[in-house]
Amino acid sequence: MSKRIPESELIINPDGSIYHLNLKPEHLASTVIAVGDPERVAKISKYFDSIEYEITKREFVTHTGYYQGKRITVISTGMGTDNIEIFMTELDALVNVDLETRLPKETHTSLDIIRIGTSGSMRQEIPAGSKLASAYGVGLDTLMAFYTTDYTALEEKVGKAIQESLNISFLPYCIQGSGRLLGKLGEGLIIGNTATCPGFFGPQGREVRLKPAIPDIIEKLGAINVDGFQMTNFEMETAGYYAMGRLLGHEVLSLNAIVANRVTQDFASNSYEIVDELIQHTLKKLAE
Ligand code: R1P
Ligand code: URA
Repeated sequence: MSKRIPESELIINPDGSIYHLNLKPEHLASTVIAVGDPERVAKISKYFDSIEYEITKREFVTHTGYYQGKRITVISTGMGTDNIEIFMTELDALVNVDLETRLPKETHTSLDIIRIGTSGSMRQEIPAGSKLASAYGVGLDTLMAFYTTDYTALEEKVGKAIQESLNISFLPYCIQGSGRLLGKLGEGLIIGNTATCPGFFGPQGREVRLKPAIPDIIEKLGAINVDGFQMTNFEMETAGYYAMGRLLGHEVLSLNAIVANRVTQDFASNSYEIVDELIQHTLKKLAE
């Protein structure tokens, strides 16, 4: 018999919507596109045939509608894996918890969740302007100190190699994304492995007024090669998505518009166009 989830542990708003996302189950499609920037939601839904539902709470802007007959929900998450932990847990509860009885449902529903985000390249040969799909996410944050999951031998080896190379006290986590979604959406994109950092500046080796504790993090991460596994780019959410997707039983893929090359120090002046190309690519493939 499943245990009733108390009011304090899963908060439901007075109108029956889930606390942070402000959504009810009927507002959510089984295919979800997630973006960091709230303004990017309308840049995707402008391609929809129709929008049936729109709501905003905090950084979570949601548009649900139809693209070439396919029902899709687009939601913004803001920045960082801490938001992704909230986002994925509440998204999952919308389909896998009966919000009235507060009991987990007997039958599991798996969502397809696709992140469309921006990212920086850590490899000279992946220039600004590229589009990349993440086979794996590598978390340089501590999210997975608070959840337990099984890792493959390769994933474990990568986490340990990074810990050793960066000489950090916590263990980074490496998690594979959805192979099925990679097969469906990855065509024509660079396939890479994405390092997810708990910050944009110091944790990605950027120096503005503060000197990062690991100033050569780009070189160090770029030099890691575990049985052919190498990292390609930096951002701030992918590993959190992949970890929560594995834990909760959802298929997740992260797609990245590479807007900066951190080795050559180039920035793509047409970054909005690259993001738009990635949006159109994703919608087209989802509708096929
Ligand atoms: C930092 O500028 C933000 O951009 C990237 C990072 O992951 C971080 O969220 O993604 P988005 O463009 O999706 O926000
Ligand atoms: N987002 C990041 O997190 N890093 C970059 O370099 C570019 C976008």
